[in-house]
Amino acid sequence: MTATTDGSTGAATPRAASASRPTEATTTTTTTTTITATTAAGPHEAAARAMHRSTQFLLSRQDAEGWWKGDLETNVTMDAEDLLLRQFLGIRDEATTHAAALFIRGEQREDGTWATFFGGPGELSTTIEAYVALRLAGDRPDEPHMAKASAWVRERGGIASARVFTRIWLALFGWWKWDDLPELPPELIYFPKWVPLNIYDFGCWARQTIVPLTIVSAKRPVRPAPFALDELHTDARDPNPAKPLAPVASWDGVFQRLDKALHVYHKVAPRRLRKAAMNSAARWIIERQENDGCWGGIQPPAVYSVIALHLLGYDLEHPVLKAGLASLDRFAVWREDGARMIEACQSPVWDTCLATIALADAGLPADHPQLVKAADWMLGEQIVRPGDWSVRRPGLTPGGWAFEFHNDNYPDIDDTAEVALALRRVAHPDKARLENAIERGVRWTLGMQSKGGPWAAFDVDNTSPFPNRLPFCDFGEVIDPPSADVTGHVVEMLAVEGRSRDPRTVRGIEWLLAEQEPCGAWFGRWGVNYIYGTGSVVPALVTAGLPASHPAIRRAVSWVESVQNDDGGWGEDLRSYRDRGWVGHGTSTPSQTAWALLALLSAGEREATSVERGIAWLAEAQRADGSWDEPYFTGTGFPWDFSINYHLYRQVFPLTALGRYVNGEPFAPGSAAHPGKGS
Ligand code: R03
Repeated sequence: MTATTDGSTGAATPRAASASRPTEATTTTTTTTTITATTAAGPHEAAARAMHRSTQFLLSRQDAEGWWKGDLETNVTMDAEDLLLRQFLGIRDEATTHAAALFIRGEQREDGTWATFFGGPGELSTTIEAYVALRLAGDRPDEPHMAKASAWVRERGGIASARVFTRIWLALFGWWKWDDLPELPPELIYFPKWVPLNIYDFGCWARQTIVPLTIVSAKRPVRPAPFALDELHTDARDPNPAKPLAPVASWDGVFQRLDKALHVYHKVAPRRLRKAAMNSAARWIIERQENDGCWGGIQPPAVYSVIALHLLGYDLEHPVLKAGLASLDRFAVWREDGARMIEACQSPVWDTCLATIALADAGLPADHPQLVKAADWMLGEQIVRPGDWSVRRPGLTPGGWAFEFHNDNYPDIDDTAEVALALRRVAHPDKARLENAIERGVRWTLGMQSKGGPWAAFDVDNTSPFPNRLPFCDFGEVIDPPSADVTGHVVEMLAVEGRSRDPRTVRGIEWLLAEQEPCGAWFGRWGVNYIYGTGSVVPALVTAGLPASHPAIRRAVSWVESVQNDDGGWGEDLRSYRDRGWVGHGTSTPSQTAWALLALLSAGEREATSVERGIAWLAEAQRADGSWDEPYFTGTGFPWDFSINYHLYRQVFPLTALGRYVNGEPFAPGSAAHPGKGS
């Protein structure tokens, strides 16, 4: 297939095979990349050479403390909200504003919009927040880049069509009415765990964000803005045209009417009750602040917790707020051009375990000092105290790992599985310590299995249908249901630990087999998309003992080969979360090509032409310094709504694929695998 790319957005157009081709205009400039014959050496030698260069590159990027961390690139709402937070708190300085504005301007596209991923379409809320941040930086509305943006915003419904989070930020400055926002009553904190919509019915990230927002929603602060935003309304005389309520017989209708009732309650809420509820919420927030001052290692709970506590009278010099603001400063990545990018989150544990696995696959000896250093660091990151997860699993012994540097309250199952897989590849001098850590991680993970056999990211059975119905929840995911990719990572870890026959592993395998798409792929929740899901599940099923001849494996191999690009690589555009025409299709990228190869290699396809072409594509795409470039986003925060470019993905996954091509599968059935624990 010739991947045609649209020069202006970088979007690829899926091949004719798909019926529902995307409708967006594509002024296609066709770029075809053909494989130049790997001249001097054959594919195997080229792969070995690429693997060696990549190994050297990755080893050179390890921190002295033993971890790896790639930039976690998302979108400019992080930078805009950082400026808005500083403006609201009265601490915005010119240097920070200038650096943030430099980054935001640099991300604006020709059509005046900002997107949420490379090559993506303009996104309304992102464009509004970026525009307001540049107005704070002094850019004038009549400047061409600003006029283009505001015109685009007006044509798409203006501020009234923006998501709730964006309109909350604007309401803080009087640019939107609190009355025209969904209510979030602080009394929510009192809902017992069995009542629908109690805070533990929400995904952990939503829970940590909503609790502080209930305080902000009750307080409804307005700190006057330095300018108006009339140019961002479709009709400044009627900024929020009335919308009809959904039919009363529909869930949306019920919840919209509930919200209207809550607006009335806001006016009559007993003052003592409301005050007590806000203080309980404040206590809940402060109890969950991490050692480094952050909340859950992610941006939203931190910014809203700082605002909420400040509204309750906490001074900016108070240790809690001081540490909270300092933790946000640590999310700043300073670019060479002086621009400052704010990360939504940081992924050192995730990056380190993936880098360790990649280097082990590339043949680094298990006792290589840099692998031992990485294992030592990971061992120090294991979480041995309960977190919010223990609300649903009170008796379960802690033993998970989180994604970030500091996030003891919210270890995740994905990181725990991958860290156990990484530790298993290292000959740490303190073998007992390593074995004990893995055992604790395995036991915690087993205890976190959801109903029916799968695993989710942070909680057990976090699948309530109610949170998504709330008018407030119009962005991202607000619950944490099980997924095939996380379940795949867990099954692989259990199999490597010799627990393939454990009934809980078997239930996980059965769940995965039932989840396979008719086309043969698996959905990707935390990575883009079906290529990620399939690259996570197939190696797991084979490691757990499914023969490569199993029909599910054969169907997966056929699907992967059916979506290989003409240039030998694989790619899947984020649009596949919205449009099935894009399933498995997109411009070839190093990480997604690697995921496809991991599926094929584990399924015994090492000699297949598809594998040889994919390996050759990786070798050809590699840069002289042994690294790969990858502007495309292949990480998923929330399908479609929030995408991530994990800057280390483009290095670690190609190395894993090259390593397994050159050296064979690490745990192929019957290999000299770790004897593991009997089930
Ligand atoms: C694949 C790796 C393992 N995986 C870790 C996933 C971590 C992904 C980063 C999380 O960062 C977040 C950013 C967010 N934004 N907005 C929200 C949010 C949550 C996490 C958000 C959205 C809706 C609500 C509350 C917060 Br309600 C930018 C398991």
